[in-house]
Amino acid sequence: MFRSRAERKVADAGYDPARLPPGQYLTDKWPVLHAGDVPEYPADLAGWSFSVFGEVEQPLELSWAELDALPKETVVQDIHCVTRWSRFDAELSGIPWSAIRERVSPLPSARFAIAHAEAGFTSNVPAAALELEGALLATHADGEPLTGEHGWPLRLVVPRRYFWKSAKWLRAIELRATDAPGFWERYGYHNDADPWEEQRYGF
Ligand SMILES: Nc1nc2c(c(=O)[nH]1)N[C@H]1C(S)=C(S)[C@@H](COP(=O)(O)O)O[C@H]1N2
Ligand SMILES: [Mo]
Repeated sequence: MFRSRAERKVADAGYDPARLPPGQYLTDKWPVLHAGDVPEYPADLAGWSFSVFGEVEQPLELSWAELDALPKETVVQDIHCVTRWSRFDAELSGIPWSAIRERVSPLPSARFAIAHAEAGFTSNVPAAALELEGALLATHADGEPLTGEHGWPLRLVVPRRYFWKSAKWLRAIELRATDAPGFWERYGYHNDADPWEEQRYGF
């Protein structure tokens, strides 16, 4: 009836066990995972900017005040880490990609998106992944500004993929005609990262 003990625990917690992707277990906590150090920023984010460049008609650079003034959306979604924890009903808020897309007007050649974060971290997804319900430039989680370790002031949230695609401390989105592996992808993580297909590693 249950494929695993982890699924039984999900059912015991009152959730549909089908929500748990294969090989994952449910946690109530929100573990912290990243390479390197949490970046330090001035409290007023002076000098911080978010930009969009590459295959766009109109490159964009926004200060924190300009970005933070855009209308925000809240989306409740499940997050799945490749290290096997899943967290259900994470409430994430921020600016939907559509609000940015409208300003930059991607060219037809813009098929892939690279998230650029602090300290050279990158992650890659098809540009179409940013159009999905739940894709956000997130500023808040569970009603509070992101904490430093979860990506304050801005992180990408890419729905329905392992969470390593969701770059913390996001500074830019590059739209490209060709794909390019990101930081964890170059370490051997799967390019597509679909938890339902268990696309954990690329080999
Ligand atoms: N900038 C940056 N973002 C990153 C990472 C990183 O190393 N650097 N790691 C990714 C990985 S592997 C995971 S699982 C998630 C973890 O996010 P969390 O710490 O908020 O749970 O962040 C992703 N975003
Ligand atoms: Mo991860």
